[in-house]
Amino acid sequence: MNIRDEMLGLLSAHDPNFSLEQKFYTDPAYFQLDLENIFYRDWLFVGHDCELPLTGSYMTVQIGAYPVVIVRDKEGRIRAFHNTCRHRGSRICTQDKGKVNRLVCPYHQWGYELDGSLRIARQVGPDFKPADWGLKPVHCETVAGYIYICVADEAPDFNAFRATVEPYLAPHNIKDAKVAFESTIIEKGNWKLVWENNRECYHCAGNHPELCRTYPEAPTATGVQGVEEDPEMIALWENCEAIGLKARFQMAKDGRYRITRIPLLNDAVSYTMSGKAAVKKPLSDAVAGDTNIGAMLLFNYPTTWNHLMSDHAISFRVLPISAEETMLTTKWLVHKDAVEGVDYDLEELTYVWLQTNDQDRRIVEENALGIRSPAYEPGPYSVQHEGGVMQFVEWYTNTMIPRLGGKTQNLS
Ligand code: 3BY
Ligand code: FES
Ligand code: FE
Repeated sequence: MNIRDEMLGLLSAHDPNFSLEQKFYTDPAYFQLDLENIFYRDWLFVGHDCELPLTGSYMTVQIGAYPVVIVRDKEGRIRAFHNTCRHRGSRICTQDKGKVNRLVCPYHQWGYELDGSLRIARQVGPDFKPADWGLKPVHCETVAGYIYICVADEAPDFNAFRATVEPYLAPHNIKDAKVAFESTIIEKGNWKLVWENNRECYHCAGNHPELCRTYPEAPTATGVQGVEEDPEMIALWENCEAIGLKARFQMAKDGRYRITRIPLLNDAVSYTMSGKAAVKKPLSDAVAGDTNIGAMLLFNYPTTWNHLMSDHAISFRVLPISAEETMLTTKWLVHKDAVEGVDYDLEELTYVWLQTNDQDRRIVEENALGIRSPAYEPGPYSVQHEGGVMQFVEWYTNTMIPRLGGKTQNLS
């Protein structure tokens, strides 16, 4: 049996109350199918508009086998291109980020304009038509300061996601913020283990002493069930709505994304050890009042989860490296005029989530090591605490089955 059929068989037979079979977390051929059917087809979060402040500012990202460059053009528009030269294929931009007048290939110096058109190619003969050799575009969309790309020839719809989340995100003014700090770690575990861990707080009390000062263990905070019946949640939503902020739980029909505001513990307003704001200057006037707006949580499979508070926001980007390695990039965003050492202390701003990320990295790595054992077999979820994990696995299963050529069974 070929790998595709084998994977399809396992997914079709998967009991939603149990974790996945070992191969989904360890097998390079399964990983390749994840790349081809998810990461090469869907919209992926890559970074923020404010990281590309000027004409020619760029960032690069590696999506499986695809190097991509994202750049701000002369009209101020953010575009994305395959970062592979149309001459003999060299990578053009080799740094994580930078600023250029033109995209110049380091190999033989073919030079591309910021709109991707080829401008200079030396000594290529009279019949050469530069217009035929522009950079290949990658779909690129932005919403409220968050940049998404899609490397597929035809991208799925982005508008429904934009229409849903833009009114929630826009008041935080991330478009005009600045990245106060970023961290990138490699977790030695499959990308799905990173997500499964993120989608539950069953592990929080035993692992996250710092985060647990402010983040509720209650499944309604992290998960997707019973959220709309939680009285504390409803009270927060009503307070937010009274000051014009959208707050209610919304989830995509196919389960790909959800957004909601949640109350933090003990009236905390930020993920600090004290629960007090880490940044004196709020992100915007719209979120600056006396009303405690808690934290807004957005996940969008397969690449991002986000927390937005009144004083700062944190974005997380999940990129798959191999069957057993995942890159997690975390960015702390503050008002662009907030001054380090005056308006915020960087250590205080980043402490809780740097600790939490490191704790989660260890969790994921231990999970991966245990799953690699021949003795591993899928185990039962806690329905009370791991509804979010079940939802992630259901999304994964329902996304993969039709794309592998099968019929989805348990669409909810
Ligand atoms: O990072 C998250 O979104 C969730 C919330 C806290 C830890 N993790 C379960
Ligand atoms: Fe880019 Fe030759 S490969 S100029
Ligand atoms: Fe955690």
